[in-house]
Amino acid sequence: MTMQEFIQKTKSSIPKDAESVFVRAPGRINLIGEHTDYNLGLCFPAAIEQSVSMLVCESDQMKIVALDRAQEYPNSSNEKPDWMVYFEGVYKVLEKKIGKVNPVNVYFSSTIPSGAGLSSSSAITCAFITALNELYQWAFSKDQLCSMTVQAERNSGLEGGMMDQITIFNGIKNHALLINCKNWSFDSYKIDFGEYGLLIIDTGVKHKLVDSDYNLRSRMCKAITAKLQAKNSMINSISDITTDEIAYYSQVLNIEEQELFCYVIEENNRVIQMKEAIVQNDILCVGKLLFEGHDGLKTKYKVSCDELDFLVEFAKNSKGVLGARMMGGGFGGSTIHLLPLAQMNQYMEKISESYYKKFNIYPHCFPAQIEDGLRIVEANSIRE
Ligand code: GAF
Repeated sequence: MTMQEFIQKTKSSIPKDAESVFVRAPGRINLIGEHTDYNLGLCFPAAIEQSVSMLVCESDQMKIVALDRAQEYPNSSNEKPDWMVYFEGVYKVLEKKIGKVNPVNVYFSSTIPSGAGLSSSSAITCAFITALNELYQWAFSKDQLCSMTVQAERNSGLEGGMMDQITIFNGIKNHALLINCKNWSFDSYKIDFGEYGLLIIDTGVKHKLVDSDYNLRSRMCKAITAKLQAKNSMINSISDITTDEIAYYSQVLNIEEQELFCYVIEENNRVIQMKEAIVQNDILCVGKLLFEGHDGLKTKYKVSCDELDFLVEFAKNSKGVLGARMMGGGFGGSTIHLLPLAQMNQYMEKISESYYKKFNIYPHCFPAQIEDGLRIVEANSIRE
């Protein structure tokens, strides 16, 4: 459902005598820099056109409706839909910060495939907190909201970073953000691959990061950092280590830790190289870095799966395709491919057929379009 369709559909639900806010929050892709955010390193994401549309209205009773799933909470069966955890995460943060929040009615729908590594959950969290901030005129800044949404998602069980939320709040049309996760600063770079385009392929393997080994990786990186700190108290994260120092610090780590440690340092370097490739318009290098990133995620960080590897292997064996890698937290989700625009339709057909033959499902393929970040739409002007 587009934002316009969403507004048409929900217009009549806007109460005449209460305040309401519409928000659009996008999903994100990531060019490179995976699992580096919670390691206070670098990443290079961009907001996309697929988004969550949300209407939040003042009310004396709490009600949340997921329009495209025909689910609502509370409901007669009293069963909590899985998306409730994101709303509860926001409430927990707010209650700690400002006390009890009044009930609201929420209507939302999403065009971001869920569990596809495109931040569908962060988009809900960011949209909701922004709508409440607007509705109650709390005047939290964008940075404060961003930091609260990171906390909100941690409340929902994911020991993740801040890449998704920073991108959703700050995305710029046709630009990727090079984020330094140490201090949350970022610079934007225009993405124009000319004759080439980015294609997203959702494996259909739904990753639920909270139940996967994602948190295990994040905890292992904390344990690695503690070992590094025992050697040098100035170190705050793996990302403080340079390539030249790998051998020295590896001495205090076991084999499994060494692999994660090396991956993070190499991936941070790939982000820098990706920036240079983009600035120099070196499209071949952009593609090469995608393949290298996948290799690291598969063999060192070990967060890939057969379906993701199959799609990347297919890319490697396809003439004209410059690069591909898994994207997001892993254990399912999507891949990102770089290929000639002229080849896009044919490639989508071929890779889908081949994937179907192997896994018996058709993957969802769509070209990535980079869009602006979160936007508030004035609900009062829309009221019927
Ligand atoms: C998920 C997390 F939410 C992000 O913070 C990030 O760690 C990503 O996985 C992997 O790069 O999307």
